[in-house]
Formats: sequence, structure tokens, C-alpha cells
Amino acid sequence: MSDADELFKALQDAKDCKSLLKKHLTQDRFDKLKGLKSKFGGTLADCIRSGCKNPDSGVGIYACDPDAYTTFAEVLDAVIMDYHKIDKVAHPQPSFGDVNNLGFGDLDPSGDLIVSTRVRVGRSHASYGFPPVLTKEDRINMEKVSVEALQSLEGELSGQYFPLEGMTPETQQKLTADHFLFNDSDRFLKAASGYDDWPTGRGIYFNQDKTFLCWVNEEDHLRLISMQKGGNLGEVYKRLVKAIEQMEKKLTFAKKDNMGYLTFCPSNLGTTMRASVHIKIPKVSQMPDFKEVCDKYNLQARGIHGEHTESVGGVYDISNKRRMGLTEFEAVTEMMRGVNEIIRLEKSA
Ligand code: ADP
Ligand code: CIR
Repeated sequence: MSDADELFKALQDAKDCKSLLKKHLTQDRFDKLKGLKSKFGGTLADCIRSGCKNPDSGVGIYACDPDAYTTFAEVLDAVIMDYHKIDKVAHPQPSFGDVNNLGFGDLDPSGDLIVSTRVRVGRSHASYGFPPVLTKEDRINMEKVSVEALQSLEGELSGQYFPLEGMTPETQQKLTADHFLFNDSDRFLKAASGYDDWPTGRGIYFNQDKTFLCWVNEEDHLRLISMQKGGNLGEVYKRLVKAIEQMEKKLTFAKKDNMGYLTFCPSNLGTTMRASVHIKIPKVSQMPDFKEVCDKYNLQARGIHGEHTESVGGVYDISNKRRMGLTEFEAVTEMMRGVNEIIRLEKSA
């Protein structure tokens, strides 16, 4: 049996699997796509390996490279429409709103509930593939160009780059515990080749206050992150927009007309934006309809050490779930509306 056949069989045998991959990779689609190769040499097996080996995946499929979104469109489009709740694969031009007049600022002026606020986007170099097709040399070269661009950032965004190679385990653990740094412990990403050649080519850039950070060669080639304590979403968002605009002038990122920015995971396409708060909601999170409230406002709840982790002490990571089919301003506004409602419910419970 070929690699792809074996993976597909495991997926079919996983009767309790509820992933979007399982739902949308029909036998017909599998037969049609299993022999194809994308421009960077990736295969369907590369895209579905993680979802087939981890039947508890929510999405279950990654793009082996930017061209996968064309070569394997038949299955990826179906997953994309389902995840982002859109009825056709379409995405508007980037639009950040008027950053000097956003209409939102601090979501929790009392300071009672929101511990911290973070907004991130992913970016991919247009000329490189994604983890399954990358070589060690690619990772080193990408790190070099990313760091050059980061080092040209000015003002509040100016900072320093720290490669993972050579960083002491104590520093890594402290930066991770403080929610700044990534690690290699996500089994979904691992099965998708996300940690190949670890830690080569990986590192973190941050400004003095650690309010602007950039992850290099984690899941995406670049993750631009703005974060700070408290609930001032306006300040966090504005800082991120500034960083995006400066980085756009230095690097060419992978984009597709109807999909916006291209990322390794189809859940991140489009705006690639995830705006989150760490918020104390001991009451709301115990309500039987907590999940329905999140669904109604298109929110996603995660634990406090990131995706696939647990809540601690009633603190959750609440963010927008949809990233494609809406503008950046609409994505952050969607999160803001939902968080306002969660705060209202917690305070009145
Ligand atoms: P992403 O997909 O956005 O990169 P993860 O779920 O993997 O996110 O989380 C990455 C890191 O960011 C984790 O350490 C997580 O605790 C941290 N994080 C996410 N949201 C916030 C927030 N609002 N405040 C502080 N840290 C956060
Ligand atoms: C999964 O399918 O669960 C993992 N591959 C992670 C998918 C990204 N999750 C998300 O909700 N954005």
C-alpha cells in the first residue's frame, strides 16, 4: 500500500474522528488527488499526515506549500469554506480600518477580568514551501532574510533577535511560561513536519518591552505578534498594524487573489489574524451553553498555554475563530463584540 493509501485507511478506520479532513476527503477526492504533486514537490500525503495520525484533530489538513491551495483545491476549498463559515472561497483586500479612530480601546477598563491581550498574524515568504517540503538550508536562508527585515524595524518595534539554537533551556522555559515563546510540543504540528531540523532556523525577535514579537519558522515562516497586559485591544491592534505595514515594505509574502495571505494551516488563511484575550471567566466557562455562546459569536476558546492546552483557574484564551472572508478590521471587531458579551455574561452571572 502507498503512503497515501495507508494514511487514508487509518482515517477511514477512525470511526470517532470529527475532523474537517475526515468530513471532506471523500473516496472520490482521495482517488483524484493522491497521485498529484504540487509545484514545490509536495503530495496529498504530506498534507493529510497529521490529521490521519491524530484522529482528534479539529482541522486535520495542512498545505504542503502555497501551491497546494491550487493542486489540492478540491479538498482544501471544502475545508476552508467549512472552517471560516463562507459559502465560496473569496477574500477581500486587506483593510485595517482607521487606526486613529478604531471605535474600540480597552475592553475591560475595570481590569477585573482581562489578564492580557494579543493579536497575531502569520506570513509566508512567497518563494518557499511550507514545512513538509523545506530543507535545513531553506530554513537557514529564510531565517536570514526574516531577521534582516526585522532588524530594520524602527521606533517602538525595534528590538533584537534570539535564535533558539544556543538559547539556554532555562531561558526557553521562562519565555514559554510567560507566553512569549513557542516550543516543539504540539503533536499535530510535529506529525506535519513542523519540527523537522529543530531548532535550526527558529528563533524569536522582540522589542524591549516584549510588546512586539516575531516568531521565526515556527508553524509559519513568520508570526507577527503584538501583546500586552490588560485589555487595551486598541493599542495592541494599532501596534500590530504598524508592524505589518513596515514588514510588507521589506519582504514579499505569499498571497492568492481569492484567499488573501497563504499559511501552512488552512484555518489561518486570509487575514491570518487571531485576536485573543486571556480572560478570567470562572462562571461563564461553567455554563452549560458556554460552547453555544462561543459559536454564536464566532469565538474560539483555548487553554492558557495555547491551542490544545487546558484552562488554569478559570482563565481562558478567547479569540476570533474566522480569519478568511472578512477584513482584518472585521475580524478584530468580531472578537471585540464576542468578548464584550462574555464580559457582560460573567459580570451578571
Ligand atoms: P497562535 O496560534 O495564536 O500562535 P497558540 O494558541 O499556539 O497561538 O498560543 C501561542 C502562545 O500565545 C501561547 O503561549 C499562549 O499562551 C499565548 N497567548 C495567546 N493569547 C494570549 C493572550 N491574550 N495573552 C497572553 N498570551 C497569549
Ligand atoms: C488540528 O487539526 O486540530 C490541528 N492541526 C490544528 C489546527 C489549527 N486549529 C485551529 O483551530 N486554528
